[in-house]
Amino acid sequence: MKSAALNMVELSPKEYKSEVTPVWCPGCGDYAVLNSAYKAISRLGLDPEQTVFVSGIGCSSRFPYFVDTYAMHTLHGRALPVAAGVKLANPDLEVIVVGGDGDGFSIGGGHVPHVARKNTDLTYIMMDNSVYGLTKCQVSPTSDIGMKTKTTPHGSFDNPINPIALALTYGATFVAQAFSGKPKVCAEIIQKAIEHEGFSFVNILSPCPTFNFDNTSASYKESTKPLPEDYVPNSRTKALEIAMGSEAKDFMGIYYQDRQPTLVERIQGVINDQGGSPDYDIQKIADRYKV
Ligand SMILES: Cc1ncc(C[n+]2csc(CCOP(=O)(O)OP(=O)(O)O)c2C)c(N)n1
Ligand code: SF4
Repeated sequence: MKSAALNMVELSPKEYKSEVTPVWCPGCGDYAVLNSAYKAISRLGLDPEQTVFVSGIGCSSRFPYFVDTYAMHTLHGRALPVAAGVKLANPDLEVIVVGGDGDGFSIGGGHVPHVARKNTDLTYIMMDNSVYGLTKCQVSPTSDIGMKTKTTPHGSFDNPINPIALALTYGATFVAQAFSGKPKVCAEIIQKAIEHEGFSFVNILSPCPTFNFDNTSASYKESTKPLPEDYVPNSRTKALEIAMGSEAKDFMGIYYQDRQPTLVERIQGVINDQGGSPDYDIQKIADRYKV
């Protein structure tokens, strides 16, 4: 969420690099996502002192180490609630959540609907490689039926979930999909997601060349394409129709965007209605509970 109290700075993408060198495998899609994020936050002029990257656990969740801003590396699946706490405690911060598909939609799957329906002012960038990478290749909730891994030697028989359709039905006010192999588009979408006031979800197809031989950079180059040229992202139903269609995983771009009151704005509204003030009388409140 853009806040009036946010300072703007002039830093090149390179100047957002931390001293920690990324530890991802050669060819990992997450490098391009990181570079796109450097570009996006440089274009937006985000002040590193007012920016926080929050992650869960996984290869992709190592992301915050590589950005020279404030950062939190939390627990598996818990990045969203921790990030929501950071945002509510200090709404002037720009809070960006990063992580994997296992982190976000398996163990963390219970948190996504709630940050979305509350329109919590966070940007959530999910690096979707359709495997558990850091734990050396097990199927994830976005793996296709038939995928063979150490835990599915005869091929996965579970139906994959659809992150875009879920984010849309959960009520996210910005929903987009990108492919790490198109870093220019990726940077633009990340930038728009951060600019969006409210909860923004960006699913980024980010190949894992070490463990996923089904969804490769080459296969995504073939299959992905921009949303139709005349597409206008102003209808949740229209967006859902595309997301539920047979080419759902192929369309990249902004599916849906709508400016709605954010969680912070709604809370501020209650405070204003109640005449909240920093010098409220705690004794008066305590007296209400006297027996
Ligand atoms: C509570 C808990 N359960 C399981 C693990 C083991 N674990 C570490 S990373 C991971 C999954 C990583 O997959 P994903 O989130 O898709 O990220 P990737 O490594 O593919 O980027 C799991 C299950 C853990 N660290 N904590
Ligand atoms: S295991 Fe896969 S996701 Fe993890 S760093 Fe290597 S290529 Fe990237």
